[in-house]
Amino acid sequence: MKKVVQTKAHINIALVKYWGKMDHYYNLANQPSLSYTINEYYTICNASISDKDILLIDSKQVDNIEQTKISNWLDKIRKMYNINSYIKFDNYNYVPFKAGLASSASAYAAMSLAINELFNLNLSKQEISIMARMGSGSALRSVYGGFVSWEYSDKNNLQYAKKLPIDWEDFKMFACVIENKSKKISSRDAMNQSVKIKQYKNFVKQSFIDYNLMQQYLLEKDIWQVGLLAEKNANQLHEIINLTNINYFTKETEEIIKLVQKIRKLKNIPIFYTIDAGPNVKLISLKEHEKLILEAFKKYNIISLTQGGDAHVID
Ligand code: 2P0
Repeated sequence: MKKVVQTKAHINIALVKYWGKMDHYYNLANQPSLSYTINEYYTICNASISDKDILLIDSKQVDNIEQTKISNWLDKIRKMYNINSYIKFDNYNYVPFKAGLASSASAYAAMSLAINELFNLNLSKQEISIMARMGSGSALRSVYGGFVSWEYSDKNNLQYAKKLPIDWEDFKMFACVIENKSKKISSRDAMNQSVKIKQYKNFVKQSFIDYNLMQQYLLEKDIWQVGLLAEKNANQLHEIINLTNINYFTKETEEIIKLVQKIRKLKNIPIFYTIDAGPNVKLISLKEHEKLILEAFKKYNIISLTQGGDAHVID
């Protein structure tokens, strides 16, 4: 058994969103989803055997809620793979923490990979993605770089990550980091409330349609179709969330949405937005419009994003 293992995994941004679980033990999603992995934001995980489960984030011990969440996840993994040890994770998040930029996705992907290494489990990436999903749904997609899908099934061993065969150099995303603070309501709580809403069933049905269309549009590298669909899918998500009386948007979120629509109309360039469980806005476009976009959104702390790679062990 190795002493300390270091891994790295990137966050991902969903173009077709995951929202709501059909099973809480395994974290099985109600719908398929699809994302793009981001190079600029990631987690470095240092894992070692310990006399108790410990999670440090940026050298600080996490609170009891977060620690219990990790230990509950580890209990499931220990049971699944006959592991008898406790684990210490010393994680460094290069992500605006819990502001809708999914630090849990990169963290659970990095920790799952580290567990595989630490205990020589020899798991496939598919199995590692299942382990990551059991910790936090969207972490499943952070096992791979590029465009990644989360396959739908009602069985635990069939909801895994798949790397999509899409090589699109000109595709471009940006993040407007308008709030760096922890959000008030976790995605987990918000999605658990959302599934109770009458319109949620329809949202799930539409997600399947969006997922199939998105794969087609990505293969065709049709930025207008990809962007419009991503935007529509995000709007559907926030309509459902708003029906629970939760609203992740701030005044600046609304301003950015309006600016995206205005630039698209006035300049006739492909620029679109997507928003997750936080106020930050991610923009979708092509590389050739980078200069214009950086200039137009500079007051919103815009960051140019590039495609991230697979989660990996650092030697
Ligand atoms: C996504 N989000 O597909 C969607 C879109 C946020 C909005 O996955 O309860 O942290 O740990 O499985 O993965 C955020 O939820 O939730 C998320 P859990 P997770 O990226």
